[in-house]
Amino acid sequence: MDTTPTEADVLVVTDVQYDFLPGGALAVPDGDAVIAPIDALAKRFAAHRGHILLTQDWHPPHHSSFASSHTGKAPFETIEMPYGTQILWPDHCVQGSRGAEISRGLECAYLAELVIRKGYNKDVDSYSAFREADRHTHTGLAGYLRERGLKRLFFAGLATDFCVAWSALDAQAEGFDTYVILDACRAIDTDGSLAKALGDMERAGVRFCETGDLLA
Ligand code: VGL
Ligand code: ZN
Repeated sequence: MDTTPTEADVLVVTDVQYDFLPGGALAVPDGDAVIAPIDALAKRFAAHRGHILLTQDWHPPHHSSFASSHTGKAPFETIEMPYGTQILWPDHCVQGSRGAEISRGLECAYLAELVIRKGYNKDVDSYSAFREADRHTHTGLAGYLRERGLKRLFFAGLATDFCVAWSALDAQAEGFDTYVILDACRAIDTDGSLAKALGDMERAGVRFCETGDLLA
């Protein structure tokens, strides 16, 4: 891998929002550990005219992925939706709430050229920044990247096994050269989800790297 960022490279900073950070509604263990490496990476990308995008989980109240929207269901149980099995979550990242805000601790947020929101359709979840969980509804991100000639994507943020993995798998399937910066991500890891996500990504041709590889 050529480790110097170029004008065709994008750092995709995934869901660094208060609800996924310590004290948040769906806190990812050790989630705040991603902030320092992401800020360092963003500075390096910006210095080389690379690009920075943010994603933001952005659910309406009573979203169908919330356990509270289903009588008798608790967080981390599953339910069958028309598009497949859905893990149910605590209410999180409700549009306009503080928990949905991008953390102010993330210094590089001002460098973002685009903030892509996802999960705003009430009856469909969307871990991926490219396609919703029904696997049909596109967010427009692939077209945005192609139109701008952006080719190589580096994913960091939360959570490794959900939004990062689903976005990286879709990015690779869309033909982008896709990397996950593992030490700049943290996982929820429910019911073997991390091992599964890493295996799925490896089989799909997503590559793994570390922050240090890109700062060298
Ligand atoms: C996420 C679960 C529910 C994520 C979002 O950002 O990985 N996980 N919504
Ligand atoms: Zn969500």
